[in-house]
Amino acid sequence: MAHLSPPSPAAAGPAKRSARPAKTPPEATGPGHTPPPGWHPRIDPAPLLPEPEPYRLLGTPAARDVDPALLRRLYEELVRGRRYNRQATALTQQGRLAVYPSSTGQEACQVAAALALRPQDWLFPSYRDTLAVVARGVDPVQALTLLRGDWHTGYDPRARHVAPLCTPLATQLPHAVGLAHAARLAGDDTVALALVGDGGTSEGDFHEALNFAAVWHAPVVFLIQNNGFAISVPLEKQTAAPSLAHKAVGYGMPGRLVDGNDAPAVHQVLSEAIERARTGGGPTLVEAVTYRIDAHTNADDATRYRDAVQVDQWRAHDPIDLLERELRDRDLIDDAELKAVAESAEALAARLREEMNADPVLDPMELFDHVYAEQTAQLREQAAQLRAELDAEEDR
Ligand SMILES: Cc1ncc(C[n+]2csc(CCOP(=O)(O)OP(=O)(O)O)c2C)c(N)n1
Ligand SMILES: [Mg+2]
Repeated sequence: MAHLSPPSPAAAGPAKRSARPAKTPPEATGPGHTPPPGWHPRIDPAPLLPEPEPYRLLGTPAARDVDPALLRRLYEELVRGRRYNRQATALTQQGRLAVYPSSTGQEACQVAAALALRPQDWLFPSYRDTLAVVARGVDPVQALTLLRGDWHTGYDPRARHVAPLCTPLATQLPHAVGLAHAARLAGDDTVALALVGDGGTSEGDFHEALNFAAVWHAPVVFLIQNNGFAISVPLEKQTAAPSLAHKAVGYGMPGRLVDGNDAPAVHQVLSEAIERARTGGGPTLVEAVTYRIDAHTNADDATRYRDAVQVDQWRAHDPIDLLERELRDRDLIDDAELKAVAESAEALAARLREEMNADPVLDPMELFDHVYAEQTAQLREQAAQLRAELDAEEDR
């Protein structure tokens, strides 16, 4: 499938909207041959179709229209994000985290998603989206504690309007639609942005979320990070659709296709979709074509299902390199600024090491909190048993 290769240079340039004319039905020949009264297609599918190739900005003349301060901000977050992924993966090897799903290679999607939102908006991430959560302002240590087995989300979802990192695939999507629909009913201008992987698009929740979003005209944007794989399952076994963005047409919402390694392009496409949602235009489905450079998690061996040539092709289309080239070629960043960015990333990694290597003080009795509003007799019995065991241990 074309999606498994980095976008071709021919795809560069401003978004080209497909303008395929709707097919004209053949002339009816008599009274018995008129079309059924109520079942005409209500919308011409052409305006809903994605661009034929992923939209790109970096390396094109249109990149000059992007605010240089935004380019620098994106760059800093990408570099910090990659360092964060590396440090979190190291913490799994040291036994400090049970698991970490790295997003190295996908940082542009993560960072652009966070920066395209306003404070009143909500982000609905999946388990791979820690960098988006951190770029939105959640404490970098709190964003990790769930993965060492602490209870609940690790951070307060309401503080930064970031829903919990969601492990059951695509279940965050109907939640996002519900929040967006509620905001619309309440008359405020909140937009929800929900992230999902290519594999997640095969879940029933994906269908239900997109259908409700379109029917309700909910202010929600769906971002698919198509990294080519659902663990070991490649995209061609996941779908026969021409692109994942094409799925939008069937629901009656626009689909957009973007180079997921081009941070300003993802930022622009998401900003347009978010603005459209905010101003009453309804939902949009965005597919970002990208690649997961690391294994699925630290528990996976990716060499068993993909070859090194493919990984190298994507390394040559690296989101940090692409943006750094733009910044350097146009003298938008100097060596001192590059050094400051690298130092900020190192300071972030040092903080993760320091705080995640300290043993957390946890009360095992918290296990029973928040299971039910009123505890069952069985839970009360188990809690008493654990209390007795803990007391006995203390006495030893
Ligand atoms: C409902 C559900 N089914 C199965 C799984 C197991 N699972 C975890 S990750 C994953 C692959 C998901 O792939 P994709 O949506 O492409 O996201 P990526 O990991 O590539 O970011 C699967 C099947 C799960 N977490 N939830
Ligand atoms: Mg995937």
